[in-house]
Amino acid sequence: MDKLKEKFRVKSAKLKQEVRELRKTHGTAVVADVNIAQIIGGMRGIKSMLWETSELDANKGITFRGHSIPQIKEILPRTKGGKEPLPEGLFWLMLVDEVPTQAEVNWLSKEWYKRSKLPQIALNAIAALPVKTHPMTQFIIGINSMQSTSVFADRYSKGMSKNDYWDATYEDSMNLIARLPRLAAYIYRRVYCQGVHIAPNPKLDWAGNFAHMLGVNDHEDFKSLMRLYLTIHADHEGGNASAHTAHLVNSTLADVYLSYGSAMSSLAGPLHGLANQEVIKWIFDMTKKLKTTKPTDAQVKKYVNDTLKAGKVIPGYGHAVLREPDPRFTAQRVFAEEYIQNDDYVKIVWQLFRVVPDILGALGKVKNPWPNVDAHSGAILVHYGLKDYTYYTVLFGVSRALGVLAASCWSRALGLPLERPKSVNSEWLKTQVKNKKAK
Ligand code: CMX
Repeated sequence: MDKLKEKFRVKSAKLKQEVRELRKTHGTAVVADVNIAQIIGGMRGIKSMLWETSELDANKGITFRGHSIPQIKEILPRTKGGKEPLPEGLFWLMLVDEVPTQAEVNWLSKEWYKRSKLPQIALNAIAALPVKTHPMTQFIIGINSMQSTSVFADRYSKGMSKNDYWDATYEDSMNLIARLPRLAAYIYRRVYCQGVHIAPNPKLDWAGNFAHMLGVNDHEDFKSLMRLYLTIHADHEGGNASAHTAHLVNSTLADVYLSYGSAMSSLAGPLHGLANQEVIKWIFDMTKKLKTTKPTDAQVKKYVNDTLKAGKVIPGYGHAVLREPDPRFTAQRVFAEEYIQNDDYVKIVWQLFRVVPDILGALGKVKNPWPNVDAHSGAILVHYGLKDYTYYTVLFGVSRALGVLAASCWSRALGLPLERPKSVNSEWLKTQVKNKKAK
């Protein structure tokens, strides 16, 4: 058994006992209320699922096993001479709640490289799609097609014990994460580079290799960007749409090819991950309309107001949980300040940050007028030559695998059951209100 798996086995066995004891001894203790607005309003804030890998605070933003993004940047191993954290380290941290050593992260890079070859079936499935199919659709179909290689599905069909579910899920998760950069780069080169593919480099780390295979920019800074990007998009606790989708589907004992594939369908919606393509598209439309990449604040304000008047949302702004600027936005801003000088699109992102919150705040209904993670990423990618924005959500998706697959390992190790909340109809809600009045 590899050492990461052994660590996970020991830690998860301990927590499994603790969680069982908690449920047995305190199962009826009430810890949260639910109101009508939450039931009608997309279940905002209802505490109803177990998720170990990260936690989201409305004001402080995301913490991974208790560590904020600035802390992650400090404590996680990097490449030699590099300044950005390696996503391998974040996966390790989320999975076993320990900051890995450099040697452990180097081992994981190599392990993922060893497991990274794409099965022919994925290439065939993608080849069957028109090249113009949205990259997220190609990505989802590629992931689902590899389900036939699932260790979990195979062992389950042969009669695996419940106690071994975690082991098969770990194997599937490691294989799938390892393959994703190759799958995603394959789609990129197929759609935007006439199908001319770039072989992986065994000397590179997971994110560095992804940057290399995308082939848009040879500069070391683009690899650094990918390391940061794939770290900060990895997890946002369990309630966000993609993570929650994975959790739900995985709770049926569907393997991670199916559950993570479903999560990617969720990420592909414009209110969630697709917002990253919508942001830059909206900015490009603005510069085209205004015929300048250096608009004045007055011009930007009018463009924002016109978008709202047309009944549309401002992409990249607002959040279901956050009530302050997203630390993932700030991390990208810090990156841009350090690595990029004088880029018009980056400056527009910063200009929007000055202009949009007041306008959204004045509407009186937007709970969070601040930028989210998607507000910044496009302008930086454009700077490095990745202008094909219909691809952006795939990048988000590759990163999100780290969180949802680490969490899937935990769900299977803790023996979490089939997810099945209760739904009610509007008549029931009205009756509750009537009964309350009568009391
Ligand atoms: N622009 C305009 N209106 C907005 C808005 C925005 N960026 N954000 C929220 N609102 C509106 C809502 O549409 C809603 O209006 P109605 O009452 O008329 O329906 C009202 O403000 C209240 O919404 P809220 O409670 O503040 O926000 P929600 O929790 O319902 O929605 C989110 C959150 C992200 C879907 C929303 O802010 C939004 O649509 N943002 C733009 C899309 C986006 O950037 N999504 C990416 C989020 C991050 C991610 O998951 O990747």
